[in-house]
Amino acid sequence: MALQKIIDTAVTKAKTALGSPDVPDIDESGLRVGKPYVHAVGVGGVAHAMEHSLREMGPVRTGQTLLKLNQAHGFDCMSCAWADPDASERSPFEFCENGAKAVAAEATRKRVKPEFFAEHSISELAMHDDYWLNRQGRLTQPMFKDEGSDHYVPVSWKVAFGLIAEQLQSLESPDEAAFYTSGRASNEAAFMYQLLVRGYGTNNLPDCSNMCHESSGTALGSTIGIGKGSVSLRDLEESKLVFVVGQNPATNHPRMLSALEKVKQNGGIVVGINPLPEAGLINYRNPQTVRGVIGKGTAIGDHHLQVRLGGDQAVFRGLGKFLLEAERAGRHTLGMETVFDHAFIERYTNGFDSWISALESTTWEEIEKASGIPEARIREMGELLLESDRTVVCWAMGLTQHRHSVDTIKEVVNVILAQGNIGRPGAGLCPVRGHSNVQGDRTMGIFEKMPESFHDSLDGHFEFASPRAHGTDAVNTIRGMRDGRITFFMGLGGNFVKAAPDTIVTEAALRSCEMTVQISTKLNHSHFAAGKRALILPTLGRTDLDVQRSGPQKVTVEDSMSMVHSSQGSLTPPSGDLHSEVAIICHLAIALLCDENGNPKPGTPQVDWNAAMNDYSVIRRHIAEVIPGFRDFEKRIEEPGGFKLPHGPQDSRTFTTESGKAEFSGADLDWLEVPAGRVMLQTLRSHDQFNTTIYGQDDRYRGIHNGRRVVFLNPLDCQELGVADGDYVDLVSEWEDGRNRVAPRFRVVEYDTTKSAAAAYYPETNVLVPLDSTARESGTPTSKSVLVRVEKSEIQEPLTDVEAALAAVN
Ligand SMILES: Nc1nc2c(c(=O)[nH]1)N[C@H]1C(S)=C(S)[C@@H](COP(=O)(O)OP(=O)(O)OC[C@H]3O[C@@H](n4cnc5c(=O)[nH]c(N)nc54)[C@H](O)[C@@H]3O)O[C@H]1N2
Ligand SMILES: Nc1nc2c(c(=O)[nH]1)N[C@H]1C(S)=C(S)[C@@H](COP(=O)(O)OP(=O)(O)OC[C@H]3O[C@@H](n4cnc5c(=O)[nH]c(N)nc54)[C@H](O)[C@@H]3O)O[C@H]1N2
Ligand SMILES: [Mo]
Repeated sequence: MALQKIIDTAVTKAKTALGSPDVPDIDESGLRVGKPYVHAVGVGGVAHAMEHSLREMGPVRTGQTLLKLNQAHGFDCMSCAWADPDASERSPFEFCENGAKAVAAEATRKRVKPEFFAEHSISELAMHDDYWLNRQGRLTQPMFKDEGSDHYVPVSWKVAFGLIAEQLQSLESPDEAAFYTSGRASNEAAFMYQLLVRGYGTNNLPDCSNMCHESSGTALGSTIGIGKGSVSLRDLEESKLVFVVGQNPATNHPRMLSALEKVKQNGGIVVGINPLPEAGLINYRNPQTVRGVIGKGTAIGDHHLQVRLGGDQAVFRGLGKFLLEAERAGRHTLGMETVFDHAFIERYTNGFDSWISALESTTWEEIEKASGIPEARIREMGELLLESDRTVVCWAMGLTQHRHSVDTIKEVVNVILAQGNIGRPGAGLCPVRGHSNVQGDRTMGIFEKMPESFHDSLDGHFEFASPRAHGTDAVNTIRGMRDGRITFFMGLGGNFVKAAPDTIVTEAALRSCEMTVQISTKLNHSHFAAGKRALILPTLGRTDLDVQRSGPQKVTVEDSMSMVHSSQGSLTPPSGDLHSEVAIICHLAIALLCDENGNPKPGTPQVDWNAAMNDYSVIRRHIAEVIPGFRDFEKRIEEPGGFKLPHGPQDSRTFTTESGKAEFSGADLDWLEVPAGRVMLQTLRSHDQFNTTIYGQDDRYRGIHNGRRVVFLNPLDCQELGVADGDYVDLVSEWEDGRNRVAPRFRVVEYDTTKSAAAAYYPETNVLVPLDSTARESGTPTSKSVLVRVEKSEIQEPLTDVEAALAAVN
């Protein structure tokens, strides 16, 4: 079909099928609040995507990109880590609305040129919001800010690399530098980056995962021996019972809804556990099917447990307790003679008894109090467990960003292990990753504490001694900068200042650095939270054609289900002066770790950085030698859909924990108390953003239009707190050190969220997230549970843009 025809059809169908579910009431601020949707995606989504794409890219680039998105020889969508269907089952439009928005944001025709920086000072740019910054377009040239200056000026790549190398060489210890990675970096870039950083001499490799699924990695690593999910896309589709916990797939993983739709078509049951009734979990209109286009769509969610924030450990403890009682009553799981899979438990697990004692010593009263879910309702879900011989639990940030997240995820593991729901078809654990290659970056060694076996392999292959002392994670990097121990910060992608907690401290910490370096595709606030000297190094994105000496290059990524495949951009890069991430890293390594002939200095990794940069297959050969599971790497990425990395528990019920068995855990039950006069605030994503990149001002499914400074509150909380829908309120978080942090003037939206659980968007609310409030064991900021007061603002009007910008830094 000609592109124009596809677009026209999509838009017309959208107009007829979607309709508007409500007539929003207009308020004077421009912000409009209407009723939330009960369905998600559908052609409405495609129409929105097309509109956005055409505006940013024009019809030609729209065609060049969208039709290559997630195709076998195209590029991997950068919007999330959801897995692709088998190559034979892919639709020609294997993308979602939000993927299309991410592509449009990168493939935009707008450019930020040096004149832009001459015109706008850093202090002026810092006053603009993320929405404005994103709209300025792609970066085109390396820029440098000198000490004392308020402007970035153009700089040559050579000078830029020289400045960085000189700064790094001047540090007393390599541990005074930190090297952040955001999860969009390819395997090739990530592998060379960690090699550069370890070759330089530090393990200070914080990454976005520290703020994201670290709790999942920590919990799964210690219980099943590998920090990755154990299901394939087919497993999920063929499961009988799926729990979707702490996740908003309609916005953040829209293609997951197609898989859930298949679950429904196969007769399976979907249970949502969430304080919010999220649209996609109620009903889904699949844009790929006639039924989705003109029919009513598929009802996805069979049950919804409106849990308290942080109440999930209690829900799963309750499910476990139900199973134990059922076992003792002589009942059984479908296809077995008992409830528990004793053969599996005996052969493959450890610690079953400690879990049983935890179940016995936890009362139903505690479970109800902690979860906010009545015992009878949990029992009802327990009955579903008995009727299912193939259960999957999926989760995302609603589980990972609380102080007891690791124990919560271990509780999920307990329930899965008890019925043997791991390492067999249609069953397992499914942490749904965020950034498109965040899982691959970890596999490549982006981690402040890689296992010794990784270091041994790296050292052996590259003939050097990598540092073994653990490095700093995201939060410890901020502390290090704040306290003057870390004076150099480099970001391979991402937007650290806005993604991290405690914006005020993080911003000051970055500013206090001697040098900050951001490798970026587009403008963001981290460029203006600049160190004394600062560099912006513009780079190619996924959509761009990457040509090196040996010709056009491809890169590889690993999705949430351990599938590794290639990705190749095709668009002419936004400027002739851009380097790929791999090239930037290799050039820097040559400046820092090599002699004047480009040969690695003694004591540094013995690698030909030039050869790696000229031909990425050289990098893949190194990866294949160093990292298990990548044998025949180059050949296997030629297979359509790529290949799957080994996963012991999934493939053969092999658990490489210390005991060699999967571990049950019997942690104490924890939950979040909310004192009177306070609410617990979760900070989440709207439909029109990718993390800190704001594409638009709507959160369509939740009924929010043209504004982001809103706080969703349960009507009972409104009554108790003496505020009403439409009021402007200040959100005040109280810190252990006695200080308060304020996020002023959010419009109250009465909403169907659990009592005591409020919600507002990230990153505007990051100012409220205490730096020292982190999850036990994983160190992840507790961005889904910030205790706040809600106070009526003195001025009952929305903030101006400048006030909003100031609010984030003062
Ligand atoms: N379009 C788009 N796609 C994205 C992203 C994006 O910003 N935009 N971000 C990517 C990234 S990096 C990530 S990590 C993922 C994030 O994907 P999600 O985890 O879906 O993202 P959040 O918006 O943080 O939503 C958290 C969900 O958990 C619920 N929740 C909060 N607290 C609790 C709790 O205590 N218990 C339970 N049961 N539920 C809770 C919230 O109501 C919400 O539905 O998405 C990825 N994909
Ligand atoms: N309060 C609160 N805070 C949170 C969260 C939350 O739920 N609540 N979620 C956390 C989570 S899950 C995550 S993953 C982090 C996200 O943290 P980050 O990954 O640091 O943030 P992003 O917004 O994804 O980064 C966007 C920037 O990446 C750059 N970029 C985009 N594409 C490319 C590319 O191909 N190459 C390079 N080099 N740069 C590129 C662009 O310049 C863009 O401005 O935030 C965390 N922070
Ligand atoms: Mo994430």
